[in-house]
Amino acid sequence: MLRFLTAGESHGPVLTAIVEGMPSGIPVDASYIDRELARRQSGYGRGGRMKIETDRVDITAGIRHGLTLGSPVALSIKNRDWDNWKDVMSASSVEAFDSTKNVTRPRPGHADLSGGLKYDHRDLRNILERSSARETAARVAAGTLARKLLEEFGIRIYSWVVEIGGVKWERKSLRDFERLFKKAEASPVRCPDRKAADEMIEAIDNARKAGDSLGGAFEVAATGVPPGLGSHVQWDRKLDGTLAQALMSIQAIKGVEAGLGFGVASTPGSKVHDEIFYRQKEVKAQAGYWPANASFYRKTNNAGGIEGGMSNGEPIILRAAMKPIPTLYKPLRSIDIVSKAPFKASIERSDVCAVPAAAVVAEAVVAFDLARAFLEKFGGDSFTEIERNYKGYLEQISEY
Ligand code: EPS
Repeated sequence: MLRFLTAGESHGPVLTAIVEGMPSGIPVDASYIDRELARRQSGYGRGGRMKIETDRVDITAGIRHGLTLGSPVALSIKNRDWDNWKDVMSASSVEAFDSTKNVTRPRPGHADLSGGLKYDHRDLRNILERSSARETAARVAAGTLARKLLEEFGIRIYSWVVEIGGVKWERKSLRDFERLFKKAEASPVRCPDRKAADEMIEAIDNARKAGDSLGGAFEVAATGVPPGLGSHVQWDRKLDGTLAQALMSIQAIKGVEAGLGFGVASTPGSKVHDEIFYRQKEVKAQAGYWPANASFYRKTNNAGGIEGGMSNGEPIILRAAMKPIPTLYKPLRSIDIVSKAPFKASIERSDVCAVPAAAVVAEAVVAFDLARAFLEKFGGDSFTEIERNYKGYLEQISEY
């Protein structure tokens, strides 16, 4: 079973990810992971912290001479900001630690208060350090291993931003994924449309001036996914369910949709369901990847590539909505947990908008869940074994 854990505090020395269940023989090198880490750090609207950090991965287990071994892969990313927090975040007790430095003022929208109550902490730093979205650097590192595995089988993952702070971009059709992705990569807000991107940037600038923050929405797409990942037979094996969980677990995500998503509520069945067509085509089993022009195909993709909890061979299309960052320059009312006095929460440093970064994190978590489902279906201990299983399945489908 493919799984991962992360550990690490936002201002601690290091973030760690351990990935268990990676098969042997997958080519991975640190520079490939670093590229994804850099993508996560970019995006218009980030605050001062990103000027401090330049994330780089250290691979300390599970990979030798550029290939996975089949053993757990251990990845770590240093926090450069640690140098400024050595006392505050020291693992050993610090004699002269000044308890007036305790964080006792929970920020609305953060994990601070619920976490303090749950873990019985009176210094809310013990909660906020781990709930911070800094953790997503470790998730991107883990997800990048999965992405590499999927790439070996022709599966590609994309993302682009479709909304920031009420500025929306309505994409018309979705055919040329590479082209859209390239445009998103070149945009400071990951929006493929120049005009919408400019308006999003303006909205971020205005929010910054007003001491406010902005949320938004992005899309994640996966192509080359064969039919049959996930399963209809049990609730916790449904692919839309596991993907939604993966996306929803990203810090600040409040909504997830597949395909037409909430649009299904207002559209009649005749316009929602994707009709099935057939053409005489050989599935290219020899090539070892799921072809874009399969014999059973759809002209629409409102299902977002998932029916009955299983991939149906069409591209997977997911959307997620991110709430505005709750750490605001504009103060919000809250209560000090010690004095019980009301106060207005204010801060020294924050991002105004992290939607473009969240889209990159979303690619990583979607990659991880798709790789998990892929290995559940075609699993083996080595790349060779998985490739054999996968080719056998493609041949089986071609004879269907
Ligand atoms: C975050 C707050 C900010 C962000 C951070 C997430 O950090 P700090 O409190 O150090 O200013 O910059 O994001 C990252 C460090 C990152 O790598 O994405 C939060 O509270 O979630």
